[in-house]
Amino acid sequence: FATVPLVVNTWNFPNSALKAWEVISESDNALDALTDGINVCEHDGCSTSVGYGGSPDENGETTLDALIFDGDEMDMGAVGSLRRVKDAILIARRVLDYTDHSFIVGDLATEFATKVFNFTEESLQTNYSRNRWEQWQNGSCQPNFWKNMEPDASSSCGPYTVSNSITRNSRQSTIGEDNHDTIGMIVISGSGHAVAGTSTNGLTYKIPGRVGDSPIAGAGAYANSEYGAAVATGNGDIMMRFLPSFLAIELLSQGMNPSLAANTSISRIVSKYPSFSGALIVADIDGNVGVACNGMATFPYVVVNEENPEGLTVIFNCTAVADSS
Ligand code: SD4
Repeated sequence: FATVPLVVNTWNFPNSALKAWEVISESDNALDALTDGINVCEHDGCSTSVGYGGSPDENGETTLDALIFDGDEMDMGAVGSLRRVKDAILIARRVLDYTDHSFIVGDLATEFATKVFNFTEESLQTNYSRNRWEQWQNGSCQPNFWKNMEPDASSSCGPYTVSNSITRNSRQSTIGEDNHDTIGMIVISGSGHAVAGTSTNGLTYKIPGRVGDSPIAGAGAYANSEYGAAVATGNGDIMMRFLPSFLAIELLSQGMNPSLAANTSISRIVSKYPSFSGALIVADIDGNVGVACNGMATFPYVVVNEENPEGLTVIFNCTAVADSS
């Protein structure tokens, strides 16, 4: 049963999907629906998973990545490593609406938000994120994302020095139902405008300055109103090497259905990184939805359309799609 308008988002975040549905129902404006829907998640709508107060980096700071991609104009706005401003998706939207650029990062993204658009500058640390960070330090700063580096003899928390030999193995963090940090949302309007976007605080204990896949076009999200839209969640350090959202839309353009496109795109990553954890949602322009995931037992996502106006949380079995490939 496929219809538009359609709202789909990653994980069990119904509050965001329902907000987007409310906006699309009233206005048929896909960009506004996605922006307002994701912003709910950034403001306590998704517990500690998305936005401020989650995923402290090695310094205990929470930094944010967000993207909005407009599939009508093939235009986008994104922020990476945004500091001390909560509304990452709103800043990404300002980049889309008010600049010819696509992607603004770091402290200068903070300046863009606060000086030009009067967003409030405030700490993104909470008691929860401070506690997590302190526990991590008490646990010898494990896990961490360094490789081929040795901690100083006096402290396992660094400073680190380079070791003599370099091994080329790529270690992987596991992302699943209990430690996800990203909302990815697709909105397709009744008139066929496909929009995709993301907001995340990235990976917990990341090396400061690290930007994940979420704000990168074709990696965390992609849309093209001729074909549909896709969003990804999971280990972004791996996913950004494969551009899974772009690939899925490319496969739709070649005539694949969304399930096969999602599966083929995730399989491309799995063939190199078998234990990679991540998920991809793909929707075609008619409102058909396909999902693929790997490295977790189940992947929940939320669909809202005319058939499910109250929102339907689907608990997707990750092995089912892998088997059908
Ligand atoms: C990242 N892809 O920054 C994000 C993390 C994520 O659920 O999706 N967590 O790598």
